[in-house]
Amino acid sequence: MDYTKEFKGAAEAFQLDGEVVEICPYGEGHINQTLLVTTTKKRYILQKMNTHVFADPDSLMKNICYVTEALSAKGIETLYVVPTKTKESFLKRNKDGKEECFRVYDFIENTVTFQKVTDKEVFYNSGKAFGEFQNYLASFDASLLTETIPNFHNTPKRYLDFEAALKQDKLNRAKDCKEEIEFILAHKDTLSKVVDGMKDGSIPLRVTHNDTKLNNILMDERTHQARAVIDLDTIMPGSMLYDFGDSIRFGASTAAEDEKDLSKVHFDVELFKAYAEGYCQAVYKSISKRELELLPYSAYLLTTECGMRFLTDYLSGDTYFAIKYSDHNLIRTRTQLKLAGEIEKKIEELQKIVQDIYQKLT
Ligand code: ADP
Ligand code: GN1
Ligand code: MG
Repeated sequence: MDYTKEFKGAAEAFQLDGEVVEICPYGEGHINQTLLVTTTKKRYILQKMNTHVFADPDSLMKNICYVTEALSAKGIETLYVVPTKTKESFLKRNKDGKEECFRVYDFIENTVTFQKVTDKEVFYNSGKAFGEFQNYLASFDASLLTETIPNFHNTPKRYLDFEAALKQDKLNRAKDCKEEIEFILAHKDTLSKVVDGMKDGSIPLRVTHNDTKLNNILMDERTHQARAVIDLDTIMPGSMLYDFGDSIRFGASTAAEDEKDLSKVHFDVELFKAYAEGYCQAVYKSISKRELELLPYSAYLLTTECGMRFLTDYLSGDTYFAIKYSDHNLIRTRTQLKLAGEIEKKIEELQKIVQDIYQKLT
């Protein structure tokens, strides 16, 4: 595809500095279509927003504008939403009878995103940055925010979605993933600790990021210190356990999320420890006893949840996550379930690690 030709019209609807020279695909996100726009003066990120996943783009962009404006008012580096020529925060256009939505951010230069942890320090830095981000959000008025995806991390609800997809088995794929299905069915009763705690008030409702994987943070390309937390689409009320667990799911693995050779995929306790040190360093003053206790469980929970979501999408015909080949979602499912099984066996060891970290800080 000639991306420059395809997306030039959309890019030119925004208040860009300079003339558009080139547009090409960028990054490894699974949800939005992300493009790098180079003009004669600078670089931008253009995103075709995924309106199948985010059904209310107006509210979504309002959330992002509120959060980014609040962060920059505090002097914290964040995404800058470039307005359209008609001063809107995003572009809605009609193409071939279909509505398409686009937004533009300044490209944050001299940064990198990692698709895998390369050393403990990178992961420690990201833990500290996501913890600090949690602290900034603590003072944010939650009533301003629209829930962009209701029940996003409601794991028991995700389980029901999985069951429904399995029952339907639209593409007759269940026969190819019997072991994975068995794993999820056998773990059905382990999935409700966080939603139960939020219901009975033992886990506080906070404003959270909800999608804290390592490639949603930009690190300084030289020092590998965190520069900016990005992918703010899912900022909404939630639990800090979602943020912690999701980071561990992605980052404390010895292999990529879509590694095909499962013998390479392991849960790395040392990486867990590095992230927990960074995260707790930032949040130890505000974390509750129950949250601290459940940090290791949250890693198990979010990893199982994500595996279940990949499998649900595989069974439903790959309509949610972007895929590069036909069984990509099944490959992803397998890595997640392998990790979840390993974390489950190590919960007590991880609890001790977390308690030791906390005691040293207090
Ligand atoms: P998705 O929701 O599909 O994951 P993201 O918003 O996370 O999309 O963007 C995908 C990738 O694009 C990120 O992982 C990052 O590498 C890159 N990226 C996004 N926004 C910026 C930005 N403002 N500056 C530099 N890189 C960015
Ligand atoms: C998606 O948008 P991205 O690629 O950063 C997904 C997350 C999953 C993740 C799995 C809005 O994250 O919830 O954990 O893929 N985002 C959404 O890699 O569903
Ligand atoms: Mg992303």
